[in-house]
Amino acid sequence: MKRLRGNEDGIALLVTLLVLVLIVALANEIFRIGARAAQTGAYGRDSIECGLLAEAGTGAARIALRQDARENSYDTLDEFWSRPVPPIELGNGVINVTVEDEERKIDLNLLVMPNGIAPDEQRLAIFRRLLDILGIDGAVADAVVDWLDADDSPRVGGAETAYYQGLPYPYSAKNDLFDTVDELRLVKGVTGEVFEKLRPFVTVFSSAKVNINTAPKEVIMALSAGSIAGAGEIGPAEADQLIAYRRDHPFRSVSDIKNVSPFFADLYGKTLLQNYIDVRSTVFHVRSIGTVAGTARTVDAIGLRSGNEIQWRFWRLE
Ligand SMILES: [Ca+2]
Ligand SMILES: [Ca+2]
Repeated sequence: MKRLRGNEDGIALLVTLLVLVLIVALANEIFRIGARAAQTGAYGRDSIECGLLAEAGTGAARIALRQDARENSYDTLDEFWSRPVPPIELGNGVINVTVEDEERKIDLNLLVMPNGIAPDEQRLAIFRRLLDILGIDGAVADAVVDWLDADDSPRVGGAETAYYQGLPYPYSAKNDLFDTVDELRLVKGVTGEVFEKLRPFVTVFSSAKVNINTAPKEVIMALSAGSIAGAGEIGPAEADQLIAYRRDHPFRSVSDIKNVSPFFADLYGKTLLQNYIDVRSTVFHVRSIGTVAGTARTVDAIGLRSGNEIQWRFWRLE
């Protein structure tokens, strides 16, 4: 059974590489026609080729994600799409692709209820605990809620337009959802250092549930926050235990978390934990870098997977 799985993965890899080669061959052809007309010189030519390689990388990621959806309905760190891929050499260039699910992170846009007025207290408690785990001032949570909520009255520790207007380069509180994680830099208390600490653990676009197969230790620990009395907090030891367990037993359904230990069975039974977790992922961040002769270009893309299809919701070549 295990051998068969390995074989299937191998075939999937071959198919992906084959398609990749076809894409690049086609891209090279288009490039050759274009280059002759444009006479862009060596740098321009490398730059175009880098862009095409980067694009081919996202094509490969898309194929991997579609293939994975056909194979199972859970997503782990040990699957075709998520395993680290060695650099792919093609022609004169190299492609480096990484794929990350956004469901391993905490979604900032869900800290305020859809009406844009009240905070979601349970999710806010989870975010506060994440800040605490990362050693970040809890007031950042209030400033984030103020940034999101429709009103202009600051929470204790938070900040609204009146505060931001007093800055050397004034601007207004957004009072709306984040479009990108980078926007977080505009929020009171989010210094460069705080932003770098937070970035790996937060998203602004996800399925709304944390995938317990892919979430890092810090996010897993944060999930027990705001729980009703009677169930404990997920500490570092419990989070490590869950991570060790899932290596050999990927969670195929949310209730599988009960099998990790009596502690998790208790947490699952007594709290609202199950409303905030999932075993699969829907939104994937693909980063693909094409390099030719020292020139590099990157495609940054966010793909939404529904069924077997990947729809790009964001796409940028830089
Ligand atoms: Ca999967
Ligand atoms: Ca506000």
